[in-house]
Amino acid sequence: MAGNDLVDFPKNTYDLLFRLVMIGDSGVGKTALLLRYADSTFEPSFISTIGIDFRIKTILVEGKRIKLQIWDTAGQEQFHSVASSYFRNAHGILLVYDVTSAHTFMQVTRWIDRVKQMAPDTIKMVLVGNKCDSEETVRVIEKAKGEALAKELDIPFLETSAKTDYNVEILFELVTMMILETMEEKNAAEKKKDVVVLQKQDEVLLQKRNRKCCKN
Ligand SMILES: Nc1nc2c(ncn2[C@@H]2O[C@H](COP(=O)(O)OP(=O)(O)OP(=O)(O)O)[C@@H](O)[C@H]2O)c(=O)[nH]1
Ligand SMILES: [Mg+2]
Repeated sequence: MAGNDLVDFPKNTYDLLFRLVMIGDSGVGKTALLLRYADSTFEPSFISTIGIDFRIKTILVEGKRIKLQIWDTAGQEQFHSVASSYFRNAHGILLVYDVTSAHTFMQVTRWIDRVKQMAPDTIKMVLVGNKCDSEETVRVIEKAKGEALAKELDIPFLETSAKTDYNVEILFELVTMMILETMEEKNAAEKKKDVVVLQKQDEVLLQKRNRKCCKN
């Protein structure tokens, strides 16, 4: 079962903590997506984020209580260095553009460059085309364009609408699963390494014992 809110669990107990960072140009809907996901609300008027904000949400994924600490960065140019400073400790990034704004789509590669400069190589990223409901404003970036860019960047892609709640929960679940999978793969690799080390230690002990046996 993935993505269930932990209504029955004490708020402060969790198995894993994942830090996610929302990035993308101003006005693409980062705050709207986060508020839709964490608070189940949508605010039609635009209140641009100043500096940084965050929400916490604990979910149950594959039997693990995962606490998501989701950082909502400000897209305005003057806050870009603040945003970048949060990449270093992040496990996952949601890179958002607005399907009704070609400019925000073109900026995606610049955001990728910033991530590459500051974030760990292991960071998991999803490309998000938000506002796909777009009735009042016209869509200018077709879904296929978003998909093609994501393919080029070798990252998953989703179109979302914070307004209609389309794909929002799925988006956060997807990035959580990606981080979890990498973590489990890493743990499995480390366990394998431990087994090899133990086997080697056993072999050395056995050799020593055999040598003693031969002397006797
Ligand atoms: N139609 C539609 N409007 C949206 C959607 N998401 C956000 N908006 C609107 O777009 C505007 C900007 O949304 P925000 O979430 O504040 O944008 P932001 O990316 O956080 O912007 P900064 O904080 O300046 O970086 C607001 O008026 C939102 O109501 C959506 O999915 N559909
Ligand atoms: Mg915002």
